[in-house]
Amino acid sequence: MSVPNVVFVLGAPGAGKGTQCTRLSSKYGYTHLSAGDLLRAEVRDNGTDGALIAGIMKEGKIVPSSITVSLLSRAIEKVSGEGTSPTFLIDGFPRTRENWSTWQEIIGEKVNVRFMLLYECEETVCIDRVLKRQEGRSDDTDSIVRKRIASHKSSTVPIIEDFRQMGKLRVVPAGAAVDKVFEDTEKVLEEINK
Ligand code: UP5
Ligand code: MG
Repeated sequence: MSVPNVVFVLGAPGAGKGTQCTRLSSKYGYTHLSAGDLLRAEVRDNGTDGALIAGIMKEGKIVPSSITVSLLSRAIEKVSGEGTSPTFLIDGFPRTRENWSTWQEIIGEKVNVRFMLLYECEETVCIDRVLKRQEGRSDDTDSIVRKRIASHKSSTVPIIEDFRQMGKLRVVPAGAAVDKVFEDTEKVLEEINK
């Protein structure tokens, strides 16, 4: 069996990662794995690290790599075993350089990381979207959103820049309407079918 393709999907809180990944997976059959959703599920199900994860997310900080990577690794293996589509959209990861090095140690050559897709959106637009969201996420408050944005700038921008340096960054402007952002994303993703 061929090695699964992976596209990392990044962008500030509210940039539209989840919205676009949901649409892409329903149109193209890609498997959408949101690192944030996997962490929230651990909290909800009272997993071993649930309390630790909840405390970190409440501060808008970043969960230790070993936890996130093992959740992603398990999810990838589970889906791969089902014989589903070999393309994964990994939403909201890697968020730090250390996230990426841990991924390389634990998952490494088991998958083929094609590139990082970055949704670029103005901070004020992102904050506005998050605060208007009706999903009842406990981290969608004004003060926590600002902390999440701060973590994005200090910890995530450096790994995004590393991918740019490696020639593995594809940028999609995300301030436009959902349909327009989706069209622009489709153009970028044509690359993985080549
Ligand atoms: N919306 C979307 N696109 C729009 C558009 N083009 N025009 C108008 N509205 C648009 O969208 C947000 C809202 O905007 C929605 O209401 C949507 O309808 C609307 P969404 O698609 O949900 O944006 P997304 O980028 O997914 O925003 P999200 O808030 O999920 O991003 P975060 O990165 O903050 O959240 P995530 O779940 O990835 O992580 C949460 C926390 O988990 C982190 O803060 C961190 O503590 C922890 N975490 C880790 O520690 N490690 C990880 O690897 C991952 C997460
Ligand atoms: Mg999301």
